[in-house]
Amino acid sequence: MITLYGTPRSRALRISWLLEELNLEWEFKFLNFAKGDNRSVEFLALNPSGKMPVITDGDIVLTESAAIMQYLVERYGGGAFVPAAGTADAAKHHRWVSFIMTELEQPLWSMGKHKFALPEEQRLPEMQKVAKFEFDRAAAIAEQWTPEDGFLLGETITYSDILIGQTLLWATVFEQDLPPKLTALRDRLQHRPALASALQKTEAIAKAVLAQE
Ligand SMILES: N[C@@H](CCC(=O)N[C@@H](CS)C(=O)NCC(=O)O)C(=O)O
Repeated sequence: MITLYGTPRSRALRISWLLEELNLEWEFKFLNFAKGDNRSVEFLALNPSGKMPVITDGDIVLTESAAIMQYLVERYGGGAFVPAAGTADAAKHHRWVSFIMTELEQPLWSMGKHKFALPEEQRLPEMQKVAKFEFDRAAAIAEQWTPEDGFLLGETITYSDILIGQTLLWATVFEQDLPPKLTALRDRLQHRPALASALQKTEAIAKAVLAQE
């Protein structure tokens, strides 16, 4: 059984969403950050940085959301959600995953870190402006590469779509403006039933745990 550790609307969402797209059986372990669950001895043994998402699958313990997605599709996708290795589409997919993780997501994370995630004495209010500048610049490049219809690589969905979909939802929560093709892509992706079922499952578990504490 695959176990996902995290909170419902964090980077763990890209994993729960993919797990639902793949129709896998999985369980969710909600981490209550307010209670310090991510600093517990048990969790630090899985990820010494105390960060989520983490998955366990048998003997495998894996951190880093993009690596987890690649693992899941390779192991359980049966050829779906990732292009065949060594093809032009695979090259493009690698480019998208790197770009989303290092260019598009990072400024959003800078906003989050300097608003709530870092210890208060480390937060710099002026980082909001810098991060917005960086996000807009990355979004403009992504816009150039994004097709008018379908998914990032054409008619077939890959996990880069889930990765960018969750990142664009995050941008929306952070009140960032998106260019038109990215807005349309976000809207097409956010209606996928697998996203709704991932949120329903993880939020119900989080609610039940919080009600007991
Ligand atoms: N590169 C990591 C980043 C993981 C990460 O920073 N997760 C955040 C939540 S979305 C976290 O756990 N933050 C807690 C902390 O920074 O202590 C990944 O993609 O999985």
